[in-house]
Amino acid sequence: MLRSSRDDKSLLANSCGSQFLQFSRRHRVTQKKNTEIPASDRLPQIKVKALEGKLSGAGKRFAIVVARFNSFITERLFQSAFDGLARCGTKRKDIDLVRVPGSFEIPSAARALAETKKYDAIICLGCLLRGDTAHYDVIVNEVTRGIGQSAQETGVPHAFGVLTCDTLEQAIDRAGLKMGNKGFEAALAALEMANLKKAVSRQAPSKKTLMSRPSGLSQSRRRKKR
Ligand code: DLZ
Repeated sequence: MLRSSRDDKSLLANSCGSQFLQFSRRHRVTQKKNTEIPASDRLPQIKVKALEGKLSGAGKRFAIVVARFNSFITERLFQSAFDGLARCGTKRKDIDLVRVPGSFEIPSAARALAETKKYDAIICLGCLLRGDTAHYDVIVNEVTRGIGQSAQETGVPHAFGVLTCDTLEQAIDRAGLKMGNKGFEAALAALEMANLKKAVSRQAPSKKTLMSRPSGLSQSRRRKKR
């Protein structure tokens, strides 16, 4: 609900400072009526239209890359990721499982899958446990960078579901115990990003539209037109 009374404005100014008041004037800022929360604790609700990806998997295709190393953990991540996709409407036939030896191999497999352009998102699942040697430190950055690079260079969303833990206990907590299941979270992130990509491309003006606008013309062509 939009309220623009002087009282509201002075309340906002007092609680959030003049900077916020300026912001609220420029944008449409609303304050929800809630008698239970004291006025000083109320958060102003900012009405700004946001582009967000839905958690809908209907008609979407996913690949799940799972490392076999530490399979006690990664199998649990996989089960939960699969469950997350299925619950959000993705058909079983639209989910491909790809196994790799260890986390180090995840980026190259993810990249090969992304380049096929068959998938709306790739879900990467692994478990890196810090051992007594420097192996963990050498691999962990490489895996993270490789997955991120694949996502950026192919334009296909990748969800990062690689656990990086000091102990097995920490990993167990993140594979279905105290800290939930990171496989499930990765699936939700993949769903959201796949839908966000679609939403962004739907609202972006097409090349054709840009070219038909005066601002879409090159400088020399604009000069000629004058
Ligand atoms: C070799 C190795 C070691 C020591 N630790 C892990 C680990 O904690 N998590 C994991 O996913 N993979 C590990 N690997 C295997 C490497 O990722 C890789 O598969 C091998 O070095 C072969 O390239």
